[in-house]
Amino acid sequence: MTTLRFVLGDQLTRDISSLRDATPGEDIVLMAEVMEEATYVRHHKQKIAFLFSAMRHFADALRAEGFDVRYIRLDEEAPCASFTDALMSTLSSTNATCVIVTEPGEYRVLEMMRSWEAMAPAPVEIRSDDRFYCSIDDFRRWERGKSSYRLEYFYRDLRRRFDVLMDGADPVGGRWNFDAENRKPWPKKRTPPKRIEFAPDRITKDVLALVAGRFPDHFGDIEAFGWAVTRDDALVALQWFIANALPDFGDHQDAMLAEAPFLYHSMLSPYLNAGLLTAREVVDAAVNAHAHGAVPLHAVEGFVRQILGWREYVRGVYWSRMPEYALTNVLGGDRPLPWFYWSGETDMACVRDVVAMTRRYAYAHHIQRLMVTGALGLLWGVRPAELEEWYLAVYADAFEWVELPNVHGMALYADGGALSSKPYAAGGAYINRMSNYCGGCRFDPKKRTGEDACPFTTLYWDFLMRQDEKLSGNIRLAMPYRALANFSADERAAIRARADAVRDGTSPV
Ligand code: FAD
Ligand code: DLZ
Ligand code: SF4
Repeated sequence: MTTLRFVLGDQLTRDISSLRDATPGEDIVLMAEVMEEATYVRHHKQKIAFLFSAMRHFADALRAEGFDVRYIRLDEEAPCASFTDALMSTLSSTNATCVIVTEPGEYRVLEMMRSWEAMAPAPVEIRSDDRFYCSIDDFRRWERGKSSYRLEYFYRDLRRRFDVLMDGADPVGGRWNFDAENRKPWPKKRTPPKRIEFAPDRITKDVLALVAGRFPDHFGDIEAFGWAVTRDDALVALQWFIANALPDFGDHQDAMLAEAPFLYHSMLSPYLNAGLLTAREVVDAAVNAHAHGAVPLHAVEGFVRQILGWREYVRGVYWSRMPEYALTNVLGGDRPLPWFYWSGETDMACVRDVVAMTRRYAYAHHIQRLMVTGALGLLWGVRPAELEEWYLAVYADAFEWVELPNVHGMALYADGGALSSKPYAAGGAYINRMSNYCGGCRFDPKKRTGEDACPFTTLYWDFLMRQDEKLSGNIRLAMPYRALANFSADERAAIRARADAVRDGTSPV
């Protein structure tokens, strides 16, 4: 009996559930570069190249183990249109009697897989993806009966359950949360470490040429490609991060610096999401470094919270709420996404920098995503689906299970608060405090009105006025609403007029 095991581009680990019991010499492994996956959003060129190269390397590793790997390349004479196409054509050319897959990271693909059960000439087994600490069933059990569920309690439960940074029943250091020590502004005269880069090998060079030729009009530069594409190199990147950046990770977690997107961030998300690294080994490596005295507690706790906390939490929210989740629009965003998200042509120095870095590296760090391009989308009132498509396309780590809750929930508050107790709305003052962007900008972060007023600041006050009915009762927004109450009618009208002009393009941004 021959089993066909279909491995997707973000399932590149030998321990994926669809491969765990596979027998070399007996089972067939299918992997496919398909047009639909490359184009259902116009992914950044580096994202496609990263996944195709990592897939080709992974296929070679499986072949070296003795597997019969049917790898369909996009540059073949008859490339595959879709996953369904790849599966059906492979089934018709092999003697496979059953199909095994691991559930995907996107609801769209899960629906596709479910349709295979009726369509395929052999039974299809969809296995759960157990690369995460928390299964979807566990998350559903955890959220049951909670009127609002919050990251903090979920994270503490996982710390206890998996004995991460615990001292018996108590958190190491006596506190669960070291945010107060973290998140300092960037200190002047400090230079962040140069990121670790991996020179493209022959396989990556082939893929880079393929992507440049096939997807020339997709967003993004391909020249600065420096991602690891094998598990061995991803492990090197992990060790590099632990030694060179983790000790300072917490202190500068929320800082932003013009033309320096990496700072002390790990850049490990593409590897985690594609399967080259596991969440457990990354968390364990960080915790061990602390145990050996190499990393302060506040840094390691801040880092672990991102992976054991946020990453697991957003996945639970996604799978427990889809497909309805994507359709909510609690704040009624109805504006098209401004074109400068793609072109970078704006006078707003912060947005220009984040779009430029995103184009160059298919990367921006969390605060750039949340408080620059995310907050602007919120304040502008963009249609959630348009901003979501942008995020899904432009980052190398973007898969819907993690992108959607972060954009729809965290950045846009379109879900009404599953991820945060208030919208992450802020004016120019926040960006001015946490970055060096404003010094090089033609706008003034302190000004609310006038041609040189910072668009973030204008739009922030306009946002509070527009959303007054929905948000003024939120206790966490009491302070800004109190400040707003002191604005004169003329001041409010001037803010509204300037906000309309910014959005309509009659006042240049
Ligand atoms: P680090 O700062 O080094 O953090 C370590 C790890 O923690 C990351 O690699 C990531 O795996 C995890 N992590 C941190 N924050 C989050 C979070 N909020 N949700 C889930 N995991 C988290 N992350 C993605 O992996 N894919 C996305 O498509 C994505 N889209 C985002 C969109 C928006 C609007 C926002 C605000 C955040 C998004 N994030 C996304 C989360 C976060 O910004 C990225 O994981 C992080 O910037 C990746 O860079 P890093 O590896 O250097 O992270
Ligand atoms: C993102 C992506 C791209 C661009 N191309 C492929 C591909 O050709 N073949 C493949 O197996 N996977 C690809 N992926 C990742 C898939 O989109 C991802 O596996 C699904 O969205 C499920 O998470
Ligand atoms: Fe961004 Fe406003 Fe600062 Fe300019 S002044 S960099 S637009 S926050």
